[in-house]
Amino acid sequence: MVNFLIFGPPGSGKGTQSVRLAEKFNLIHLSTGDMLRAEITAGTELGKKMSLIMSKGELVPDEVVIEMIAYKIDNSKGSAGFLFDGFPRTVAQTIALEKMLNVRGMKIDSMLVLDVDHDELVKRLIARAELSGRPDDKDPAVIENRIDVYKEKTEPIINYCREKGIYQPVKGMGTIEDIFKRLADQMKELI
Ligand code: B4P
Repeated sequence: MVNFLIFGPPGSGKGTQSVRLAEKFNLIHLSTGDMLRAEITAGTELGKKMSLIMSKGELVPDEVVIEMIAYKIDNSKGSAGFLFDGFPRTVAQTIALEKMLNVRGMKIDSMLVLDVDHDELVKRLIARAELSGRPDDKDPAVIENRIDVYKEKTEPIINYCREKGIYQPVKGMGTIEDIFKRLADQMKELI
């Protein structure tokens, strides 16, 4: 199995591209953002607790997402590998993911990092708010907080992965189609 991380700040196109890439390469797409929003929509106790954290643009506790991902890894069969979208978001989550994969005879094979200008991130998220109604996309102050949280807590993963030789930067500006082609070309080398 070949396992990819798709990585980048909020609005960089992780979710958008993951859906298409997972289909093209027969990968299982695991998005912690989607899993958490499903809990909120279903009105579970966990969803109620996480809703406030997410609406402020903060990260939910590591143990919550680590447990969700471990469950999905053990209950997903018959694919060429996993495409992790929005996970890991902290170095602690990265170490937990490596351990989870290692004990199952797998590893993180590549980290694809989408590079997008700050103003473009804000523009895309504000545009999405119109359609999705997501509370974390509506408020410009929350968007800025999400970008700050990314820089402080998530970006350090890049150095961690660079040292392991799996960091692959990808230009994330341009049309969805152009970016898809860039990502797919990088992934083809490994699949
Ligand atoms: P996520 O669901 O991961 O949300 P995101 O980073 O905002 O989305 P993404 O980056 O995938 O969106 P995309 O660019 O595809 O997380 C939401 C929240 O959940 C977090 O803030 C946190 O609270 C919590 N959470 C999730 N995972 C967690 C974890 N592991 N640990 C702790 N907390 C966690 O799309 C944005 C918009 O841009 C779309 O409308 C799209 O159509 C558009 N777009 C994309 N590419 C474009 C392009 N090239 N041109 C124009 N528009 C484009």
